[in-house]
Amino acid sequence: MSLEDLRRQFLTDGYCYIRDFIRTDEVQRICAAVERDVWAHNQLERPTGYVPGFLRFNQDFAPYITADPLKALVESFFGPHYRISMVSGIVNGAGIPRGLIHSDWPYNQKSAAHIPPPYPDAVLHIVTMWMLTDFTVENGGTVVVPGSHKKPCHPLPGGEYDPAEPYPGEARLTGKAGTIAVFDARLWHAVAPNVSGTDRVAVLVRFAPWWLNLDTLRPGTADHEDIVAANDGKDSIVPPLSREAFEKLPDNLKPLLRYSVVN
Ligand SMILES: O=C(O)CCC(=O)C(=O)O
Repeated sequence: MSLEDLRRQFLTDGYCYIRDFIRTDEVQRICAAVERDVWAHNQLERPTGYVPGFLRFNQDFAPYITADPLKALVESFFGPHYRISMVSGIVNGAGIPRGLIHSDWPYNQKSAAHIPPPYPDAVLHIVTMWMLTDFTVENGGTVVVPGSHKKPCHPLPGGEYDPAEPYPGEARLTGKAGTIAVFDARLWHAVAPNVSGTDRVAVLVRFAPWWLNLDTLRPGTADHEDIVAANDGKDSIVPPLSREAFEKLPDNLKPLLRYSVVN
């Protein structure tokens, strides 16, 4: 798919796929290493495996983060000075139930720091789901609602649509291991039940323009104190990268993460 086609699909549906992004002869090794490191550092309870700041523990997939056409696609929206806002390792283990439909940070209204509705009609934050196992309907390929990135807000409890219920016209992110799905953070999506009997393994890499304030995600900053902690707020937290972990990253990835290093 050309960059133009990727952009067109992203802008129309709220998401697009980059197929065969990770080389077939590497994806199994990366998958095994990611699954091992998610379970080793998991912050939640099985069957959910979730590790924020995942580059602290695993960098096997790191060389791909700056590869085209992903880089070209992100740059086409944000220009050359974009950043990586979050990198999470995730395993949706066999038996995981369906989750609530939501938009991602900074649109998720459950986060203490969020953009209030109606959402601006602009691409402000990009989410990429890296499929390290095949994603299928059975193993919980993510629920997405095509076109929902144009809506003013995601469903809220007690509102017009119950976020726990399937939404008419919803679809799934599916693809072969090595595919990545790229979506607008406004896109309505949800964890899908994994009824396959085997784990679904992925990494989520999110991209932000330089001008989007990421400090609410970073304990120790004034904005995290004022907006999140002071309100006893729930929010995503992105642990900083140590200097040692940062130095191991590929050189062309370092500029995207320099802002998050602690000495
Ligand atoms: O794991 C998935 O399929 C979806 C994850 C998700 O909804 C999220 O991280 O916001």
